[in-house]
Amino acid sequence: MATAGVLAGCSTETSGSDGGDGGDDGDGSDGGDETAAPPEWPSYLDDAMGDTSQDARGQSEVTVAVGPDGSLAFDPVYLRVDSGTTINFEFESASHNVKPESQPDGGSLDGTEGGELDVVDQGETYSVTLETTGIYAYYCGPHEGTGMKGGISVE
Ligand SMILES: [Cu+2]
Repeated sequence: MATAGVLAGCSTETSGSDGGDGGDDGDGSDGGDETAAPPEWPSYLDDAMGDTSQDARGQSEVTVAVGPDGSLAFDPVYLRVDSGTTINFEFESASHNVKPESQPDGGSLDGTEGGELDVVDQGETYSVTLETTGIYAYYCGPHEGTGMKGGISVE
């Protein structure tokens, strides 16, 4: 019977919540969010076109629209995902591609095939699964100069 006392005092391994019986905040979020700080995006993205952002942590797959509505932008520009998430770049207009600017060592963001100015057809999708945590920055070759850039924080 001695073990009963041990169990009663031993809450889960997620720190921070004391006396967690009853759960006064049961709003679907699994209380153990350890990454409260936003990503530190590189200055390379300071002149990115648009400021859309999405926190897709907890999802296994997420879509980034490339040139939606004829814009010279990615949507979302700023994206947060968990390690192992598949990113689907959907080319919604012509004359774009995806090229890596910077990524962590071992990062697998290879970008679309061809050189800087080889573009992807409208309607195609470039998919990549990012396992290595860190900050990724990428751009569209033909439109880098006008700020067609984006960032992904793999956490
Ligand atoms: Cu472009």
